[in-house]
Amino acid sequence: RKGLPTYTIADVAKHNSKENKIWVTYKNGVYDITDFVANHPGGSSKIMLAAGSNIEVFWNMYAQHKIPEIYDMLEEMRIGNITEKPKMSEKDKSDPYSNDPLRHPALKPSSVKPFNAEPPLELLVDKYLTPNELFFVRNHLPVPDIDPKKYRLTVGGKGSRRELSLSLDELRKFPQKSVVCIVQCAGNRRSEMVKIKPVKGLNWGAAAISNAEWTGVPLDDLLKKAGINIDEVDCKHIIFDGADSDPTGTTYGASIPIDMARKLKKDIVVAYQMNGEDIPRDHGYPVRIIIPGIVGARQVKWLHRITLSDTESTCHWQQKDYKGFHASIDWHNVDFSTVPAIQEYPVQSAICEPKDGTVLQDKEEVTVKGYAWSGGGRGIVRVDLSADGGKSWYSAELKPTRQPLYKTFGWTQWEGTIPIPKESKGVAQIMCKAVDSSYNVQPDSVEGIWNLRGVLSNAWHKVSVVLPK
Ligand code: MTE
Ligand code: MO
Repeated sequence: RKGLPTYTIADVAKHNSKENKIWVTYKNGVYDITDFVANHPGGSSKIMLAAGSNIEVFWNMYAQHKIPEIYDMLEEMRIGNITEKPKMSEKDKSDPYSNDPLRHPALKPSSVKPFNAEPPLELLVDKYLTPNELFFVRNHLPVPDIDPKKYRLTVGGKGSRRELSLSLDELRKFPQKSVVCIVQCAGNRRSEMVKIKPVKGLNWGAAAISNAEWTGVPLDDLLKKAGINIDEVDCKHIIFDGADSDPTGTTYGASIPIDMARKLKKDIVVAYQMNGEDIPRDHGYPVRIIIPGIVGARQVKWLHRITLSDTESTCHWQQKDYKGFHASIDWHNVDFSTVPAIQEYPVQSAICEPKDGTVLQDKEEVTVKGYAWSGGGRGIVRVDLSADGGKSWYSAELKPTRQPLYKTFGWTQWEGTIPIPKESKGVAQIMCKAVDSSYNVQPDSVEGIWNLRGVLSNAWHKVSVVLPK
């Protein structure tokens, strides 16, 4: 609308609290919703996730907003227009991170350079597929800026008859395959381990995990094109190299054993789409490898080379990180070469709702929602809930995954309403644990699984809620 003042994205971002007024943007409009927040039918905490930023991503999730009555209501709160398209402010050439993409403000960073952030935990249970803008981000290096016209993926190495060099258009011409698959950082829920004894690593909560549908070319088809028969080729590993690097020359890469590639076959996808869109820059634009059922660290982003080899990736994150040790091994006596790199992840689950510290309306029962997942395609057969420290358990209802039990690569979302024990005073602790299709269970406490890097933190997840008077 003409005649209204114009604002920059940075101006809007300053208005993210009741004291500073609460502004949001929708398309190119700026809206002051300060007085509306308390009356928001979906609760004031949900709408506050958009404070100082764009509400479009939330309306895409909660499509019930997209009706004329609500658009009219929003227009009444309009105070201005956005001046510019989102772009980076002045680029600082000396800062390797100055060309990183803009991120959604609802992502909570655990580190900014490199950028690492998780979405609000309660949003993870609202949709089976996590919206791209809210998908957690785990970067070790600056985000590379890859020109799609110049992009090439090379495929070759031991046992290949020819080395392939494929453009993005050539990749898109192969028959497509989609797979719904989790990406979970090995450090998800590290913050719970830190409470036992400090560890080295980002202080992740329970949202360093997200679920998406990835579309691209089955790795097996590319290998065939390079003259490689995956079942017969004489090599031990497949190495994936990313195009990200830092000024010291460090690059990111990872590898998987060839047997894992044989087992997964067509399910390993050289992906160029995420939830039906081009993969966003933070998640690997234009191409990343998706290897279902294994840890996030091997899902190499900005993929530019696939190499068959008798040796593993020599990359730091394959050799000297993302490995699990017992609690008596610390930085003075660790030898990373003694254990293999983490690949398939153990069974995991977490409570997303209610959040820790929530004041309940009801003191008799509580509705609990969350996610569960296990590596290796093992589906979830049960999620157990307790509100009395594990004396009595209730089964949560598992939401359908549309994936077979032994090929469940996405997560299983669940929900259950359970009684709060009458003797609880003031607070109650609720907890969850999942069982996978091999009947693997989660450990009951984090003490026994503490490790120096804070990885594989999958003890029973516990949340405390405050009971009404
Ligand atoms: N690939 C490259 N090239 N560089 C990286 O830093 N991080 C890895 C993996 N792939 C990384 C990468 C790690 S540790 C994780 S957990 C996942 O990407 C995170 O994927 P996401 O940022 O799309 O959530
Ligand atoms: Mo990770």
